[in-house]
Amino acid sequence: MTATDRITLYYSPQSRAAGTRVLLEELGAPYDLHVLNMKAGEQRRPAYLAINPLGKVPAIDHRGALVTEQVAIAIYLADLFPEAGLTPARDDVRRGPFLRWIAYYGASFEPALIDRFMKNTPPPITQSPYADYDTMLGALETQLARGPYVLGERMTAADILWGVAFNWTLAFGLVPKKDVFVRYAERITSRPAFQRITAADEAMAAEHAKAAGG
Ligand SMILES: N[C@@H](CCC(=O)N[C@@H](CS)C(=O)NCC(=O)O)C(=O)O
Repeated sequence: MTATDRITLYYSPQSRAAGTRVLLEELGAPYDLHVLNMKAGEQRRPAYLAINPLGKVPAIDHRGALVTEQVAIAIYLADLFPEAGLTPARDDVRRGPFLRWIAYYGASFEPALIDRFMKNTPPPITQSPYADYDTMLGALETQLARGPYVLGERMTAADILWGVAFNWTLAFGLVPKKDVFVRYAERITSRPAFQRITAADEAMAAEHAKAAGG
């Protein structure tokens, strides 16, 4: 990998981009941060909206190509560094379930969570992308209970995504504090990469608050 192959991560501390940064660390990937102070609204300024019109992080730039959406980024990065062993190969029987559970995060888990958080009336089960909250979470619980990781014995990039997600959704009370979720999240949050990024995020968030006058 040459210097031009370095990955740029559009980043804001204590946001969904933290999971992507943890994954980059777990992969040993060469990356630079392009930091946005969300407390100052930098993600909604024209300069960033020209990069990601949604004004959301994470986004990555690699070799001049932009990738947005946590799930796409997780698959892309894990495939980019196969030697890190965080992605099943294409001919591995676990490849399909790997894609399934990563996609489940964006297509079913987050929509269900947002509906719950915003106290939206859930759509009828047949029109909802996630059936209903309890069914969506129940399927995930059944899968995680087999453990110790989403796909069984071996940790993959899917676990970084889910472990970080459970950490914040448990903290915000968006998912029930069931043992299976708590222990699963701890498997990822106890790792050095997560600990490092969490400490760095605390310092960066404090700087951002100060700079934004908060
Ligand atoms: N669909 C996106 C959502 C990312 C997202 O919600 N990012 C939040 C950070 S927690 C954000 O950038 N919010 C800033 C804003 O909307 O102003 C993904 O999964 O990557």
